[in-house]
Parts: sequence; structure tokens; C-alpha cells
Amino acid sequence: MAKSDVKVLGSWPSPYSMRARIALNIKSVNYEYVDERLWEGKSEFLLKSNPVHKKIPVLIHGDKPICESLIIVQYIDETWSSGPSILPSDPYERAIARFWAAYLDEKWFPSIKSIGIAQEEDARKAAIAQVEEGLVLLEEAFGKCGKGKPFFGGDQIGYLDIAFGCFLGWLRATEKMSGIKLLSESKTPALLNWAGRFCSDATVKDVMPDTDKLAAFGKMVIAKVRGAGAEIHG
Ligand SMILES: N[C@@H](CCC(=O)N[C@@H](CS)C(=O)NCC(=O)O)C(=O)O
Repeated sequence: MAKSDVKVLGSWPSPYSMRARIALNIKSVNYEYVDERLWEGKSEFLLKSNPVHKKIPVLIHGDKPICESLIIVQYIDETWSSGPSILPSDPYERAIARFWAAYLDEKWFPSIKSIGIAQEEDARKAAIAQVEEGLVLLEEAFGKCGKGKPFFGGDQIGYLDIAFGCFLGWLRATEKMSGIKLLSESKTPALLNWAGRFCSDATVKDVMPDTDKLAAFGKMVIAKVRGAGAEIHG
């Protein structure tokens, strides 16, 4: 397939955009990356490609748009099935990976965002506690899913690695902005090592945003959100 037949419509600070890009890298699919500057407004291309949610990422395969990052990862896995598998082959393991991916999107990452947005110290502390509790659960899940191997997916990066790992940039930026340690040798040693392996993997390192750049962007977004009382559009 020619390069222009696969496009990812994303945005550099977006953890969700990374999911599509890592999955394509795992499958060695060439693609064109189109960066949206969401904070300056949405392009016609985005509004046409994702008229329901109007969000990135969107994968464009030929003339077909596919929306929602986890659905995109599954589509890539099924479409380029001759490459390394991303979802576990066992139905129970697949269900568990999907369970944790939903937990990350619905509960855990919103708490990370709350650390930055919280105006009151009590709210900030509560958000930090929620993130830390989640990390302890994920440390346990890593033991069960990875079974002693380097990644949640085993010997190679899989679905849950992508679902969780895409948030590591924002986790590190939050640590930097708030002066706290969320991943630590004492509480989450396995996840700390996993994070290092994930970020230096060949399929990830070129799409993982720089922590300082994210932190600077985060400060700008938080100031805007606090001012407007609105939601973060990362
Ligand atoms: N559930 C979506 C979340 C995507 C998302 O929140 N994208 C943000 C950027 S990180 C976005 O496009 N925001 C624009 C908006 O909310 O209007 C997914 O997994 O793809």
C-alpha cells in the first residue's frame, strides 16, 4: 500500500494519537502523519473525518476514516494481521487487557488530569491518591498479564502496553509540574522498569513527546482551563 493510503490525523501532545502510531509501527506500516493544532481550531479534514466526536486521532485507510484510539489499534491489528499480534490470542487475556484499557481511560487518566487542574490542595491530594492507588492495581495487573515477561503483552509490546504506555509522557510531565513521584522504586518497581523499556522501544521512542515540552504545554493548558472552567483538550 502506498504511503498516502494510510494517514493518522493526530496532535503531538495527545496520548491517544500515539496509540495509533505505535500500532502502525509495530506492524511496520508506512503512514502519513497529519498534526492538528487543536488549540488553534479544528480543520475541515478532522470535522469531515470524525463528525460525531470531532476528536483526534483518526486513522484514514484509503478513503475510510476510523475513530477512537482503542478501536483504531484493534482495526490495525486485524487489518495487518501478518505482522506481530497486538491483542492477546487468548479470549480471557483479551478481555482482561480490554478491562484495564477501559479502566485507564475512564478512571486513571482523568485523575492524572485532575492533579494539574485542581485548585484546592485537598482536591489535588485526593487526585494524587487516586493515581497512586491505580498504579498499585496496575503493578499487580502487570505481574498477572506479563507473567514475568518484559511487557503486559509478553515479550513484545501489546494492546495494554499501548493503552497504558501512551500516558507515560503525561505522567512524567505531571511529576515534573507538580514536583511529585508517581512511579517509584518502592511502590511500583515493576512498572518503573516497564516504563523505561516501553519508552525506549523502537516502535515508541520517536512518537513519545519530550517531557519538558509536554510540561510547558500542560502549564499553558492548565492556566487556560482554570481561567475558563472548561475541560482539557490535550
Ligand atoms: N476516547 C478518545 C479520546 C480522544 C481525545 O480525547 N482526543 C482529544 C485530544 S487528546 C481531542 O481530540 N480533543 C478535542 C475535543 O475534545 O474537542 C480516543 O480514545 O480516541
